[in-house]
Amino acid sequence: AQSMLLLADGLASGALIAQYEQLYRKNPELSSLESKKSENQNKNRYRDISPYDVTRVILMGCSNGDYINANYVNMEIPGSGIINRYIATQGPLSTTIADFWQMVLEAGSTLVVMLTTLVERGRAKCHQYWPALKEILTLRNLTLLCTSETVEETFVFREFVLTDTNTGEERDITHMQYCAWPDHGVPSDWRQFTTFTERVRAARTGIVEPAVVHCSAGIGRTGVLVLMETALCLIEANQPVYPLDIVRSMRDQRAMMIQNASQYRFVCEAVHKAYTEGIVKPLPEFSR
Ligand code: PTR
Ligand code: PTR
Repeated sequence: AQSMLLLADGLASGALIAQYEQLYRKNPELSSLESKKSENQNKNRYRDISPYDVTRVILMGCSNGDYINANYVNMEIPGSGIINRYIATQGPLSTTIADFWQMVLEAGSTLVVMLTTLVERGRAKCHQYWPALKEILTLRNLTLLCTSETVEETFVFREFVLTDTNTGEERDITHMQYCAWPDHGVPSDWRQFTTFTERVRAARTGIVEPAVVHCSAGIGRTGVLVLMETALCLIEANQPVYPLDIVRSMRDQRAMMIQNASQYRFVCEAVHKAYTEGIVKPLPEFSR
């Protein structure tokens, strides 16, 4: 409750944004050398968005090399025993679709969260990396079948079966897409975004494997979702919410998470409203 007052004060005074603007975008002590290697350069959607070497996802069984533009991001919720695990990554390119699904397979992930549309203002933001309903996409040693697709107002939910044709292993994958959020911008409605975040949390309940989260570059919108989910979990665990510390922790794992001050303000306001309107509150086992 104390930290929510601080949050409200910081939003009102502008101090919150001033502190955000001071924060480094990349941790200067962490290298991103792998992304610059000649064989990897064309696997990056954007020249200026590179994964740190230390937290990058290393592909094990990929004939195309071990590199993908993705980082492990782990967010601990003190006092609750919860660690929310993510892989934050760019929207796949046409040439990296098989790498993307290989990553999902190797990470044991069952949840993929997509925060972009394929095209925005006439520009390609992400290649369509899944098949149409009832169709199968075949990639190297993998196949992907789309078994269901549910379109809601601003979300689309899909179910896939991912099969490793080398081993016969099959995995059900849930795909959750948020469709009303242009890059560099903020979602059209904080309630819808909060609802979407709650749906993501529900989908990952009981799952320790990382949720794969991407937008176009895998930094701006992806960072906003990770901050929102972390804050909601902290409130439920009756822990203080210090958004700047959360951003720092995210940026030590993937550079540039949360693209700009308007996204930061948006998510801080959404957290505050979700709390003051009682949409999220401390769980009985954590409240005194
Ligand atoms: N990968 C190249 C780069 O990083 O510059 C080319 C590239 C640039 C690819 C931009 C896609 C880009 O996306 P947009 O058209 O959305 O800027
Ligand atoms: N060079 C691109 C740019 O600054 O426009 C990189 C970029 C693209 C950065 C999209 C962030 C972007 O947003 P998001 O991470 O939400 O897809």
